[in-house]
This record gives sequence, structure tokens and C-alpha cells, in this order.
Amino acid sequence: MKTFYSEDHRMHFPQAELSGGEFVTPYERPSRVEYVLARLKERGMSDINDPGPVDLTPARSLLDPGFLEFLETAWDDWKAAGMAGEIIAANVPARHMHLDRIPRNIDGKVGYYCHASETAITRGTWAAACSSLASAQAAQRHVAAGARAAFALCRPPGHHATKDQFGGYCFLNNAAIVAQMMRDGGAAKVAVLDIDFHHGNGTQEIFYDRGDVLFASLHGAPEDSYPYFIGYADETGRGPGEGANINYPMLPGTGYDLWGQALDDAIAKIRAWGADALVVSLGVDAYKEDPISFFKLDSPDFMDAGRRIGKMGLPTVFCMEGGYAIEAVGINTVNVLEGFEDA
Ligand code: SP5
Ligand code: ZN
Repeated sequence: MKTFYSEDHRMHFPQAELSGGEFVTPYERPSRVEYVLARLKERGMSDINDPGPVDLTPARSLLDPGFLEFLETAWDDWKAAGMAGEIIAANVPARHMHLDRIPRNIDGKVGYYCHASETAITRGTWAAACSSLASAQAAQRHVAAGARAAFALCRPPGHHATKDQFGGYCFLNNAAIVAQMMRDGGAAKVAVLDIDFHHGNGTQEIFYDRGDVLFASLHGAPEDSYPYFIGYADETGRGPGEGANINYPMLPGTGYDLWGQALDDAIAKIRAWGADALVVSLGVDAYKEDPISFFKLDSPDFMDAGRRIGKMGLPTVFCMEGGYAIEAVGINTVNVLEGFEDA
């Protein structure tokens, strides 16, 4: 399987993440992908390719153009306003306030376009997010040209980014844009299977009203885990999208027995629905040692999960999402890919 990867991810590395009331070095850091690259090479998956330039056209039609313009210009506007630090949202539109009026002030705009203030924007964030999307797009084109599967080693990740909000370490929703590109390329029905520990709220929101893209997510229960306010099992889609959204919230301590059953159920539903192509939001933060998550998957479980996904036999694009147990991120990611190829 080919990997698509851009060095430009390094341009996004904030000094700080707001965590537990402290500023800490972000969990989502450049070294994460170094470990993935090292393991890929070590295990003979060394076909690693530069993606070439991003194509923002599909992003512009799927997402809010004002949001894209904001991401592109936020840093300059922030600096022009005399702000000394990185961009952090301090004020977001909350209950009882206007949800749809966009402030003129950059500090207000940041709040409008953000749903989680742990995530900072820096000078290089837009360029890095574009390079991450470029990797996803190159993987999609490779699969559209006939390959069985491809791996986009995306960083920063994407599945928490909505049409008009960044957060959860995500800026552009790579998986959603890839799913749309598959639709535009002729796949009648596309499924997005999200195995990152966190609920893929961005992908869910983007396709919630649509019956042509099914979204299934295995994640920590919202009562217990970020993103807290979305990801319940009764979120099943709306209008033509009714039935095409499937959530598997699971409790702290969940191991592969239960998680694997949820995966099997998701796979069975994707099959029955009749997907022509698959996007996997590949986070490996369900791992037992992950510092910000609470599932108990072990490294061999990821290989088994990859095998089960591979047995679906669908053209598949893997988009890297989360995973913060730095060294194990490489092992677990390559395990999924190897299991898939085994199947
Ligand atoms: C792509 C992805 O996996 N995003 C995850 C975003 C998680 N945001 C909340 C992180 C909370 C970190 N603070 C936990 C403190 C543990 N000591
Ligand atoms: Zn995650």
C-alpha cells in the first residue's frame, strides 16, 4: 500500500495546549508521524510519496467559505491586532447567545470559528492543514485510479473539524473531503468508518442530512469524553440522512471484546447499506496506554481490526487521525494497515 505524506506538517506545532488548566506541550505534535514513518519503513511499507499541491476546490464546495478564509487569514489578523501569543479561543458563542452573528474583532471571530479551546493556531497552521489535506487527496486519487487502498499520513488530523469550526487538534476535515471526492468521482455510496477514540463530530455534522455518505464512529461515551456534547447513540441522521449515521459510544475501560463487537456491527451495517467505497478515520488512541483516552486496546488488536476492515473488500482510503502514546502510534497504525493487507 502506498503512503502519502508531506513534510509541511511541521509548520504546525503550537507551543501550548490548554489541558487541565495548564499550558502543556501539545499531545498532537510532529514527532507522532516520525514514529509512523519509521515503522512503515521498518516493516517494508516504504512506498512513501509526496502528495503534491492541495486542491481547495472540493473544500470550498463542502465547507463554509468564510471558515476557510478565516483559517487562511487568522494569523495575520491576530498579529495585526497586536496579540502577543498564539491564537487561542477565549470566548465562544454559548447557550442564550447569538450563534450566527460573526464578530468583526479577530478575538471574537476566533471564538465563532472554534469549538474547543485546547487547540491553538500558529503562523504555519494553515499551510500545514493544507498539506495534510493534500496527502488525503493524493491517496484518494490513487484509489480512484484503481488501487485497492492508500494511506494518507495526515497531520494535523481532521475528523473534529466541521464545516465552519476548528478544534480537537483539527482544522480541515480530510476524511470528509475525501468522501466527497469519492462521490464526485462516481462512487454512489461512500462510508466513513471512524475508529479514532474520539467521536468524529465534524464528519458526522458534515454528512448528517445526507443519505449518500454513511458515517459510523466507535468512541468514548460523550458523558465521559471529549467532544462531550455530541456522539450519542440516538444521533442517527436527519431527513434523507436518517439511518446513515451510527454511533457506538463506549464506557471507560472498554477492551477489544466489546470494541471488536461494535466494529463488527459497524462493518455489517456498512455492508448491508451497500457502500461502494470506504474512508477510514484511522486514529489509534483507543490504545491502552494512550495518555488522553480510556479504552484498553492492545497492539495486536489493531492488526485484527485492520483484517476485519480489509475483509469488506472495498476501495479504501485511510486518513490518519489521533493517537498520542507517541512510540506506539507507529506500531498500532502500521498494524491496522498490515492487517488490512493480510485480509
Ligand atoms: C484527533 C484527536 O484525537 N483529537 C483529540 C482532541 C482531544 N481534546 C481534549 C484533550 C484533553 C487533554 N487533556 C487531558 C489531560 C490528561 N491528563
Ligand atoms: Zn482522537
